[in-house]
Amino acid sequence: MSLEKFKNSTVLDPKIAKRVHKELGDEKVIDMYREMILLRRFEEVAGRQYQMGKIKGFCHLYIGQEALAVGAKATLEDRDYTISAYREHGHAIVAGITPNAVMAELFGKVDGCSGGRGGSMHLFDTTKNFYGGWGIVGGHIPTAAGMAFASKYNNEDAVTMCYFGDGSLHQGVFHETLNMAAMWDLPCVFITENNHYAMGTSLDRHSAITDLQKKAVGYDMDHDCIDGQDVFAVYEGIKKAVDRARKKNRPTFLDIITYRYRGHSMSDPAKYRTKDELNDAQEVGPIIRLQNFILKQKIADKETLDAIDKDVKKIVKESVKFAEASPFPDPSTLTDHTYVEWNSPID
Ligand SMILES: Cc1ncc(C[n+]2csc(CCOP(=O)(O)OP(=O)(O)O)c2C)c(N)n1
Ligand SMILES: [Mg+2]
Repeated sequence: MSLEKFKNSTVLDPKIAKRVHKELGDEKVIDMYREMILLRRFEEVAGRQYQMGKIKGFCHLYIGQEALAVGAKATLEDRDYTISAYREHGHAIVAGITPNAVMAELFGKVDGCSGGRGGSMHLFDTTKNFYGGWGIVGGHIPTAAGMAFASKYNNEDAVTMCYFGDGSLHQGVFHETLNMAAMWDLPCVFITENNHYAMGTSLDRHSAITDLQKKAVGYDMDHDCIDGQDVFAVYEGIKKAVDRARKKNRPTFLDIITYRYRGHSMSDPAKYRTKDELNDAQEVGPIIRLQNFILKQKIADKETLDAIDKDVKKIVKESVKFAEASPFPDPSTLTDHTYVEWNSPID
């Protein structure tokens, strides 16, 4: 499946939409819409704050990929675990970390979810079963297997959801982990957020195969390819994988096709793709598609959706105020949480 396939998909898949709407009901559909809008507005504001110099270091926005985090989260129970790479603001927020705590972390302030020490790429909150936020491409994939192993060992009946980009699949640890997860029957869902690019390199230039789900065949692992701009398709596809993990302790590998509207990070002008490609992707965007469905099915009217947007904008504005007001960590705490004391003699 490729971007081409979505060219005419200005609506959600009608059959899937009918099933999922029936299963979840109006209220949950509106909740999903609200969450997607929250992620979009949060990232728009984070991008502006970055340009104003309030956020330092790397910052990778999630704009365009919202259906993935939101559809996936709807399949999880509170006891389940999530771990992600560095494009994780959306995953952190749907995991229950407040926009205040995420924005404060982006600002490097003490009230951030990682105490201001992690920044954009290292959001963390184990009380929400959210285990990061990791900057090394593919580096957290084995950690996911470890989390799934631990939860199985402790009979927690929990599933671990592991997100990574299409660029991670060529890392050795990806292959080592899938092999172990399949051999040891780990309750883990491996999700490729296939946004077509690894930094500025398109999928067909960085991968020998573009039908990425084939990667799972070598590990005899269940796999699927899902339209990641269709929040209900994401929900339904991932639900099957979560059920398989929970009931049978079997891992699944998913290639979920999405698109990022902004550059790789805030410093990327994204000149490696055409304006037409970006415009085409935006026309079939995840929020527009859900909005069309809600209006057509009369689940809510335009005024209600506008009110949600207004409400969300207030929450995000408040998160900036919160982050501004929070202090930077005290310099005297610089060496806290490190393995080695700053002044310890080196043998
Ligand atoms: C091991 C390693 N190599 C290189 C980098 C530099 N790097 C950061 S992001 C990235 C591209 C990853 O793309 P992808 O996995 O598709 O994720 P996306 O940014 O599209 O979400 C690279 C090469 C890194 N962080 N870690
Ligand atoms: Mg990518």
